[in-house]
Amino acid sequence: MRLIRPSNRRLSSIASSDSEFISYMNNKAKSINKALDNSIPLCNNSVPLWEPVLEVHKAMRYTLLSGGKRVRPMLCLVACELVGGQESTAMPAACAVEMIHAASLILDDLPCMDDDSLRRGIPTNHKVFGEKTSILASNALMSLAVKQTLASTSLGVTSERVLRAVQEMARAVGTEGLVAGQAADLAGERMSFKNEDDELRYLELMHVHKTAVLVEAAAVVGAIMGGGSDEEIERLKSYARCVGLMFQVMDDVLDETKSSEELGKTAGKDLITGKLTYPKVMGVDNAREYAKRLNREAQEHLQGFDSDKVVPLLSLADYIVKRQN
Ligand code: GRG
Repeated sequence: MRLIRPSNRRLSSIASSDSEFISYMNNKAKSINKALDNSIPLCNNSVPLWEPVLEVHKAMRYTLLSGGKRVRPMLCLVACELVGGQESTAMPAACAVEMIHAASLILDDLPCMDDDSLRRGIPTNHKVFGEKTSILASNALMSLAVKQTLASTSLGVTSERVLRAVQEMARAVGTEGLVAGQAADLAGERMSFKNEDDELRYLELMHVHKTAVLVEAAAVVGAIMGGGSDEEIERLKSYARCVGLMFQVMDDVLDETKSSEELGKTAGKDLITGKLTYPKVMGVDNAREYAKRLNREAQEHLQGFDSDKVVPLLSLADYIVKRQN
């Protein structure tokens, strides 16, 4: 099976096998994990941290380092390299995006939100550390994300680029991003819709904010750090929006078609809670077709980039549409 489904003649010369891409991803994940591990210490110059702070650091590390596909930081690094930057230049920002993601997962799992007890095959953060510490850990991850990104200036990144990146991340978290998506998700549980079109419009708007905006920010921030032109940043943004939405469509499909063991989180919960999902609105098969269409669209946005350097992004999109967990 080929990972790449080329969308034009130029891209058709590109091919990458499953195993090549998996090993590429594993290498990237290894460097991301190392950087994340170093970002939250348990002691300071061999002196253990103050006990209450130590507990918060443990909770931050618990979610940040407990597996995860690392799709967002990977996208950030690859976008940086695609526009001519070095992986190391975007590493702090890539970690920052993953910290925001981890912070959002902790909040999402809380009893007052999605009330989940299982994520990535292990108990959720609040089940281990309690709700109070979880909330503190989530907030601390957010603040660390900003601190990390600002520190990119020490790698020679201009203040202008760093500020732009922070601005992009701030937009992705607040009421133009994650918070808006989550608010829409909570409100959606009590809503009734006139027809399927209205339902679909709401669903799309919710997931663009809840999922796609952070995926988009990952690519944009990577391209900013790498010194991409405005046109390159825009193209990557459009690619990432399609990928982000496709990611959520597949998330909904997997929730309905896979077991908790396979997913490492409570499966079938959307169905039980009557949540608005793509399979619910359009059926599983149509949702899969929609994800494939988004994949083709995502790949089209990459036309014009260097055909070799674009391979990881094409494969990443393919990986997302074919993922099993
Ligand atoms: C202030 C940070 C902050 C957030 C407030 C709680 C909240 C608003 C938003 C929740 C956003 C959320 C959890 C969206 C779900 C996105 C999603 C598809 C998560 C699963 O991502 P994967 O599959 O997870 O990449 P892994 O485990 O691989 O990292």
